[in-house]
Amino acid sequence: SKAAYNMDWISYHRLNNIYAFLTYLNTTYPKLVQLINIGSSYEKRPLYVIRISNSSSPGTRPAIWIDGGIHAREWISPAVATYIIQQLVEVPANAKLLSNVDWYIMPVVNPDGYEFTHTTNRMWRKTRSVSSTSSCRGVDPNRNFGFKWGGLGASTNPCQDTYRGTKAFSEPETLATSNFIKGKSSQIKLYLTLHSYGQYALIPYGYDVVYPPDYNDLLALANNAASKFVKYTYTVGNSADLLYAASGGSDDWAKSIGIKYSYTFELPDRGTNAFTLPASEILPVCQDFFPALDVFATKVATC
Ligand code: ING
Ligand code: ZN
Repeated sequence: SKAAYNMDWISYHRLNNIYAFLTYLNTTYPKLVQLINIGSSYEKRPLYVIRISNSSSPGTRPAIWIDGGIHAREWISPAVATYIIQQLVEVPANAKLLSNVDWYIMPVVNPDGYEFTHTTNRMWRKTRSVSSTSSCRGVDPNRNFGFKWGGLGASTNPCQDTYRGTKAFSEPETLATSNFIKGKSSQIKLYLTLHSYGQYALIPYGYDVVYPPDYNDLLALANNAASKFVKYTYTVGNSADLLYAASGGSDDWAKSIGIKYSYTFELPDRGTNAFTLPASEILPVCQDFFPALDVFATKVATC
């Protein structure tokens, strides 16, 4: 039978279709799903977080946060985030993942950029805000978070892809997202942000090659999660060490506000197709990734 929505994981979808899917779930499963409008993008698109909880008092249990679409061109990221939502909400066999944990999932943090990659420039990365000093538009949302903002690996040039913005949280997207997470920071025990590409599980800090004191705890959990991957193998380690130093990243900020387990996952592939991963790989990537969430949920349930 055909699902009652126009979402699938055999093609990439426009924002309106993703948002219609979230609205459908909220309407269809009101006890399980809450759709939360946390603000608006620069171009006034809504910013949505979906909460999935089967608790009688949602918002009181340990929670996992997952976001996608921080970077516009990394289309596999919102695709995996929406797949996770669908699996948690609609597949009874996954109910165990809901038994002790609440989930907050924001599939498209940067909706203006995402739409721009569909209409105009497939390789756009940033937000779409207008600069007062340059005709170049957009800020790198993953250089705009308020921990070690403006350090290594973040450009002061509005024409660069890694432009940091005029100040930390200058962008309505990063400001709204961070304010929401901060408001739930006693509940959220694990922060997971989905990017592409490279097949890495990245551990803070990214602002420089600095390891948090509990790095080994984060490494052990990431290795355990990565051991679930079958089709696509991931390299686990410190992000500045494995890739490059980059300040103002969301994972560093989440770690800095006390969310112990904070990770950036770089989804497939390793560069063959890079940002333009063929649609035929969406479902394989999603199916390979999903089992790792059991490792995270089990850990979070007991901390
Ligand atoms: N990569 C990340 C970036 O923002 C990263 C990698 C994340 C580096 C966190 C350091 C810290 O550049 C992609 N693909 O966006
Ligand atoms: Zn990215």
